Amino acid sequence: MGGTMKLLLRAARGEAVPRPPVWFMRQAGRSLPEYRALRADVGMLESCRRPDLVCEITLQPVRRHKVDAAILFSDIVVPLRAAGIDLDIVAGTGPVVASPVRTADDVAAIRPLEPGDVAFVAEAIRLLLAELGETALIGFAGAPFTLASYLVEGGPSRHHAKTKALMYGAPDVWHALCARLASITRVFLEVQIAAGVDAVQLFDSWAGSLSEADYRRYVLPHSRAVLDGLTVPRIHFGVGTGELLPAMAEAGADVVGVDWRTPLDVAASRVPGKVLQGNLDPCVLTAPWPVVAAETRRVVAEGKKAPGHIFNLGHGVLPETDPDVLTRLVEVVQSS
Ligand code: 1CP
Repeated sequence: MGGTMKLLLRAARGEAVPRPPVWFMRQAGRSLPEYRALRADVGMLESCRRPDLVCEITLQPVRRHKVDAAILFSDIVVPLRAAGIDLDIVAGTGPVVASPVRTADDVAAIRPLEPGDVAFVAEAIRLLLAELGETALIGFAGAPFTLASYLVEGGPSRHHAKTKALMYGAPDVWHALCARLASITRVFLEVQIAAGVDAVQLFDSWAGSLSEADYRRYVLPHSRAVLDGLTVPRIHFGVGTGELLPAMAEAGADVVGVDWRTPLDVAASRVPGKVLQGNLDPCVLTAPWPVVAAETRRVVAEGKKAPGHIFNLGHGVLPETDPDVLTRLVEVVQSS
């Protein structure tokens, strides 16, 4: 196939493809025994800083499942840590921030990210490109709202109540925080693009907690500042964002990520002209195989209503997922 453009890129550009490309959010890590073995003695953030480990962990699901794209092994808080924010990823919990960001002074203390702060990411990407061949490499970052939710709450939260309290109660502080996060995220994505990733995904995982009006007022301008003018295809994803799909597309997206709540044919009518990514419910993978196969074929069929479709789950692979089911699912999509 030498010389032809990678399948994922062709689909992302809305070109005609013989079948949808397939990859999975959170395909690296948690569900794979070979990942757990590698990580046994290495902390999550430390593993993200070691190019050899990043390369190996990123390749594990590619070897095993033969997916059409790799996603860089990293985390959305990696650039924040690299910019000097005191935080850690705690096993079983997720990101935990030492001093939550609540005031104008807290915001002013967040410094910009210099490309050299994440040189280890660029190095990992160079190692990966030498191994990946026709498999696309997707870089990623967290969007300002989702990053802000961790910084303001101090860790994972269900309702993002403190985040919204800042947003509604001190909009100047909120916008200053999101502007700084947008700048860090922009630099982080530009480093990945300069190093050679084929596409990027912006995870605004928790944006679905907002109304469309609030998303447009408090979030969209900042996500647009991240995405505007990037030179590779941009995938823009959130969970529970059925009502936000047009606004997220406006913020910037060549490909709109859709969770399982909105069927792809419905999503296609909400964002006409956009390529879609998604959207099998990750929980379906725990069902008997005939159910998995039927649901996969339904998603493939509904995806045909969009100008292009990249097959994925509606959110990340659950840790308890049987990896063999993922491998078989890839075979179903690739023979569709
Ligand atoms: O020790 C471990 O293995 C910790 C588990 C883990 C892993 C494997 C975390 C902690 N992060 C990661 C890697 C990771 N994180 C990847 C690369 C792997 C892949 O996709 O194949 C990616 C893309 C992320 C992105 C990420 N981190 C998001 C956006 C995606 C999403 O799921 O919506 C979010 C919200 C995070 C925060 C985070 N990091 C880790 C956890 C457990 C969480 C979620 C915490 C919460 O519920 O708020």
